[in-house]
Amino acid sequence: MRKIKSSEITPEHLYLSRRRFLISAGALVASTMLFGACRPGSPETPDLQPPSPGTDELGDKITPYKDITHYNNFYEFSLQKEDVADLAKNFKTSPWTVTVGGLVRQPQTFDIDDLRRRFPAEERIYRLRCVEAWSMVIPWEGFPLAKLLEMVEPKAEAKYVRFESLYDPKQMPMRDIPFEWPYVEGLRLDEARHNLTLLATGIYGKSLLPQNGAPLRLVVPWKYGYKSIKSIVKIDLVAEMPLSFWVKQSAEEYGFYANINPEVPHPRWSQASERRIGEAKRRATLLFNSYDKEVTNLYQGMDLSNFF
Ligand SMILES: Nc1nc2c(c(=O)[nH]1)N[C@H]1C(S)=C(S)[C@@H](COP(=O)(O)O)O[C@H]1N2
Ligand SMILES: [Mo]
Repeated sequence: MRKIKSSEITPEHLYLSRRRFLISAGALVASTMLFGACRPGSPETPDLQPPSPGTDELGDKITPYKDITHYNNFYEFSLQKEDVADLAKNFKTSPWTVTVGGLVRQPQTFDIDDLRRRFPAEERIYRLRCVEAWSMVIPWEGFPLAKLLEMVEPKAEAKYVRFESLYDPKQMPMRDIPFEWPYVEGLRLDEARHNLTLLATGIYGKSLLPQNGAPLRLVVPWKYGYKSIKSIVKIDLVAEMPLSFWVKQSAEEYGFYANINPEVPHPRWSQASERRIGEAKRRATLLFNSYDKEVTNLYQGMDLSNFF
């Protein structure tokens, strides 16, 4: 496999400047049509009101629905965040099953509708911090992953959880890029069982749209966004640390733990601050995305200064 150049992956300013180039090169009409098709108020993106009180527990404003649904990392569809919504709009999310197996006593394949009936959705307002140093505040709906794990009864040998996204080249146009699909992620079992770890089914009180990982995606708010794997079809309990998608592409740049830490820079940029979508000024990045009280005990005795 050709190792993909890091410039093809990140940082986003390269794409932004490429977009500007395309526009100045004469693609203005096409891009105007694209933005026209997804302006707020169009049927695809209703101008939804954020749930009250409109902020997270730190008082940070909930990000507008239009931004959450039109600025997306979902590489199976595109490297261009602004294009994912359109390219994914016909993605088929029903029927959908999730197979849970590996080192468990009760392996099972769940139908997504059955899962949603079994585990009524609760609302969780979480900050999402991408490794590229932008962030949002998202009102998710979903249920704790712990509930699903409990049902399948992990065996004593299970130490990690491995997640796999759907990869369907017929529906997902990224087949020319030599990534090793499918997208895979993993958590240590205690991280997976943590109460903050969510399987999300909705945003802003509506079912997830394809671009956000419909019909079921993981959300781990104290870790960089790439851990929050989308459109999950398979979950396995395993004994060894899973090899996740980004570690496979570039192990020097992306780690398994990916805990948010302002003091551990990415090799190509600082993680000390971030751009909150919708804000002009950068803001300081907080250790564990400010979920430190809840999660520090998971990492007792580990060296946080080299924390990949
Ligand atoms: N299957 C899959 N899951 C994925 C990704 C992806 O490309 N493919 N991107 C990740 C990254 S880098 C981020 S920041 C978040 C973005 O989630 P959002 O588009 O819902 O904000 O999804 C994560 N989950
Ligand atoms: Mo990301």
